[in-house]
Amino acid sequence: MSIKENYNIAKQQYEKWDVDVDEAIEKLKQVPISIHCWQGDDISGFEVNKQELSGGIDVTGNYPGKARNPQELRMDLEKALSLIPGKHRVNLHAIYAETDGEAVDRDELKPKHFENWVNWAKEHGLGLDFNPTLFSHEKSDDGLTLSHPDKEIRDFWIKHCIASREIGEYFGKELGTPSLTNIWIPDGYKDIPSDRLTPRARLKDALDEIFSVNIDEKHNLDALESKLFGIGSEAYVVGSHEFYLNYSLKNNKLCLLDTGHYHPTEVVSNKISSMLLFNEKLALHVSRPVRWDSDHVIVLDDELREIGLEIVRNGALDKVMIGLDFFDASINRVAAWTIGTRNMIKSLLYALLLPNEQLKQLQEEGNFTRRLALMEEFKTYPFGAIWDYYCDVMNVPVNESWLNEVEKYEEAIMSKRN
Ligand code: RNT
Ligand code: ZN
Repeated sequence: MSIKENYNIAKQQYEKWDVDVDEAIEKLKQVPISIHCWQGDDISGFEVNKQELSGGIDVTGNYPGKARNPQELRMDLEKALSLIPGKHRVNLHAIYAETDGEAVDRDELKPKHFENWVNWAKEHGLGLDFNPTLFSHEKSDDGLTLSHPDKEIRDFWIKHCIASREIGEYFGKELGTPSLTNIWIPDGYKDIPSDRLTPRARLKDALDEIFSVNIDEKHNLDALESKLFGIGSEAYVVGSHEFYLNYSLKNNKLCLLDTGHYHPTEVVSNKISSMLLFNEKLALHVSRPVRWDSDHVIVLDDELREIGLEIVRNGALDKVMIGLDFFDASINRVAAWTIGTRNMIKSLLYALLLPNEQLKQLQEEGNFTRRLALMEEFKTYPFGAIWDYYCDVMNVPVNESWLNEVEKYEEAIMSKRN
């Protein structure tokens, strides 16, 4: 049977529940996912004085073929994008600047250092997002940046964040879609602090200074990402969830929730509705925590589906800015992007194909038997046939056939890089 025939049969089953499958597909086409460039080279970047990865994050594995320069990274991204249905965005970090062999420190970065990225994004119809890099640098070696007791160090990072917002603004202006510029800092302590307040007060002042520079929100949106702990900051993280939740609400900034940054039984899916009631927009880093690591490639697990559901049934496809954040160096990196991003899109499609209004109604009526029964039955509805059709109409490989493309690419291109 053809993809289309399978689709039509599947569609009929969903239509019994008044699910408009074609409309679901149209909606899905409009949702951009911000794909993080750093999966492609293990967060190495292209700085002239490149430093080892720090900041309490770690990439494990040494799968051959990682991108060594901007050309290779863009080429790999193009490959992944050709296997992912839809129009998306690429998320850059400051360390991916191109400075033409000249050592430019982070506080001196300018939009011109990202010109190649912008031209490339234009060529491929992509939006760009941005992140200042407050790690892998000698001024972050003791684990503190914006909350550092030394004013000189704080000022350096404040300057870097302001420069980053200007780069974000440049992206937005050039590409006609606002850049989300997200600040994440590693600041924290390995062991029990004797003072939790002072570093947080310094972070607050530093952020106030960063945001005192007026940047047009038409072109750049500011986000703040919290964390619970990192390697070497097990006991205390300055930029905690409560810190940024309060800061962003008070200062009209976006809160960015990374799904790997909470207690093991605490889930981001359960936070989305509350966030949306008090914020116009919300940003996500979708990731997968495993034990101590917060950054495994996302799989289509219960929590990913639940995130998709919360975005869809709360009518928030244009309010939640979905970004990805995982890094695995033990598998082919183009495959890692492809697996993770396809899964993110699948979770949204899955959610769009549920009779959400009827399920809500059942809950209102107190009919929890039917609510549970239907939610479970829909898990084995022919979702795969709709997904395959979606990939087909979007001109990307259907089911696991994308893997052949990656394997060919690996053999022809990636394997020759070492
Ligand atoms: C780290 C944060 C942060 C980084 C990227 C590279 O725990 O999740 O988002 O992963 O900035
Ligand atoms: Zn993150």
